[in-house]
Amino acid sequence: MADPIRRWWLTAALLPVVLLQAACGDSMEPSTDAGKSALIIVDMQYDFSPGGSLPTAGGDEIVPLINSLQDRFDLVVATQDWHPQGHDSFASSHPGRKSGEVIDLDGQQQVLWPDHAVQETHGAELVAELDRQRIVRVFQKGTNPAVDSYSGFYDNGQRGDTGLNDYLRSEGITEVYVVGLALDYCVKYTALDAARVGYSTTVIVDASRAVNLKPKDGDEAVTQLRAAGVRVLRSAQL
Ligand code: VGL
Ligand code: ZN
Repeated sequence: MADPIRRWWLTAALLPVVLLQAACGDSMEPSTDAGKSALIIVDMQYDFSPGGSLPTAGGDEIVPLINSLQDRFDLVVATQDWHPQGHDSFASSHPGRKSGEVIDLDGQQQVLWPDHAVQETHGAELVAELDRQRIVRVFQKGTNPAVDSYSGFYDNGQRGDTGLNDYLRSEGITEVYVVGLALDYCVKYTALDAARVGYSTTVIVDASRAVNLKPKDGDEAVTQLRAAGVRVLRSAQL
């Protein structure tokens, strides 16, 4: 056969094979890098529930939903706000100041809170109705008396690290879903950090409630989350 014709035949014969490989990607191999999902249950503690010292309206109503969602994820972890007495985020640590006021703390804006989630008190406990069977680890935060920690990953100065990121990575987690209390603080900052360090991140908004110091704080949190690339979905949309 003349050379050009031979080359044409070779191309015609091989083209379908090449196209098929391209279309299938690596899928001829068993999939080993499939993403795993984690549910992060944020601060489901008595002090953030109705009757607590820093309550969210309806914070108790989301417990059954959070319980029923747990089985949908490969891994379930929780966070727990866990402050020493006299924490610098407490208004009571700043004579003359009231909760809700904002002060400068070490160069950072700090909202002052009523005393809450004090270590070893009832208010700091996870609510008893929360199903803990699938919660493999509880990450405590806010233990440094001098800096607040809304996120379950890093403190507000982005220095202290709870170990949550390393843990999720070591478990092969690529997707994170965040629920719990409170939407406008610890849920928001946990989700923002998760997205920033590279997880595909979703907040399940009907499984969360806001403190709403200002009435629109919860709505604004949703706007900020979406602007940062976090999906905000209702549980029925999962
Ligand atoms: C929280 C304010 C202060 C929260 C914790 O769990 O959202 N908010 N500490
Ligand atoms: Zn706190």
